[in-house]
Amino acid sequence: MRQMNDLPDITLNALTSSQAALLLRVHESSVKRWSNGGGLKSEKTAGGHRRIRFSDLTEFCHNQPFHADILFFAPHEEEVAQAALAAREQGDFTGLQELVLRFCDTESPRWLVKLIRYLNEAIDLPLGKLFDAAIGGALAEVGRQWQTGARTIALEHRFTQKVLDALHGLLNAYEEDAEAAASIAASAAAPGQAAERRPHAIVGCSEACFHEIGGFMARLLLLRAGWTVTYLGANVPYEEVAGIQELERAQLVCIGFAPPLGTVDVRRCLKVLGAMRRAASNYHLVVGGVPYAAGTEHLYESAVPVTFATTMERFAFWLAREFPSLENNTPTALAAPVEATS
Ligand code: B12
Repeated sequence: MRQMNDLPDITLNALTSSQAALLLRVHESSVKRWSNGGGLKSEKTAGGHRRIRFSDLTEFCHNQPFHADILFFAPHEEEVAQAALAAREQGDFTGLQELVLRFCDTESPRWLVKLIRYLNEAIDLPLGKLFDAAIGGALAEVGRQWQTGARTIALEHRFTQKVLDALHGLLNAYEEDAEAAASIAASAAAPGQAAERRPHAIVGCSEACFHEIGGFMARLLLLRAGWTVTYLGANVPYEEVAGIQELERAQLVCIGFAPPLGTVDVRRCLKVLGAMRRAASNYHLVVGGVPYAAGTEHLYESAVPVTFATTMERFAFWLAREFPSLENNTPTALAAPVEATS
């Protein structure tokens, strides 16, 4: 092992052993063992701390029998690693937003699927935050570019379709994971014991709402949180949402309202769902996208208990708090709407 102050060219971004372990999804002790054994090159700072150059880490991975996910992103693997660490350690998602922009403009949707899975499952960044800040941030930038004329309509549509394709890719992956988990649970259950039923949600976008990416993300968050989901897509009339709820007896109905829709549309939605609610139907409504400020309760009188979620992060937090397990999850009527808080 060399002394770092003998190496003036060492990059400031050299990794600690815990960062290297995180990027490779291994225990820190493995990194130390590989480094002590000389297989993984490392240096020591003047203070005696181990540092690993990113190029040494990837070179080591190429010669290992295990598969390191980070290698998928070649030749951008170091940028992915730096952006992932900035998001995790400093809460700075700008690097990830730039990567989403670049990947959706130049690569296949598979890259975005891989990126989100890697960041969520290896780096442990919350899915809701990735949706809001990385993908949502990139789409907001695409919107700005379109407004200023820097991006044509076709380039905006191409970008949006890549995001939608990637979200479908995540959907397939998460559905496969859910099926695998269900079959493991069924085989582990005692003979005669009924398999635990997953709670059920309906997700759609408000009538006249064609911005469906937020709704699709809500669908994925629910699936990941253990729910089964009926997805209705864009532009669904409120009375039809009520009809599907009657049919499926979902515990949760989530409706997205993206701009230019707003308060007036939410009020109409509450009116229709309230009027169509049967005494026997007991469900909770989530209004996605439109903010609700304390003191405006009178605007949202509702026969159906309702929660407002302005972001995916808040929605995920609310879900985890309100439905900590698959039991005791029958929502009861609330007097006033609540804003999901994080
Ligand atoms: C992609 C896009 C489109 C695509 C949508 C494709 C699709 N299948 O969804 C297309 C090309 C179809 C489109 C059409 C239009 N668009 Co457009 N679009 C965008 C763009 C670039 C990104 C929107 C997006 O998907 N963002 C990512 C998602 C994740 O973020 P979000 O929608 O803000 O949702 C967040 C929250 O609101 C919340 N949330 C949202 N839904 C839900 C649902 C649930 C259940 C929950 C819990 C939370 C939740 O969480 C999300 C994540 O943080 C934005 C630019 C921008 N600044 O947003 C313009 C933008 C939204 N569009 C705009 C406009 C004007 C239009 C059109 C009217 C254009 C036109 N003249 O035809 C039409 C609208 C048609 C209609 N009636 O709805 C304006 C809206 C301006 C305004 N305030 O009124 C924007 C802001 C662009 C701009 N700067 O002018 N658009």
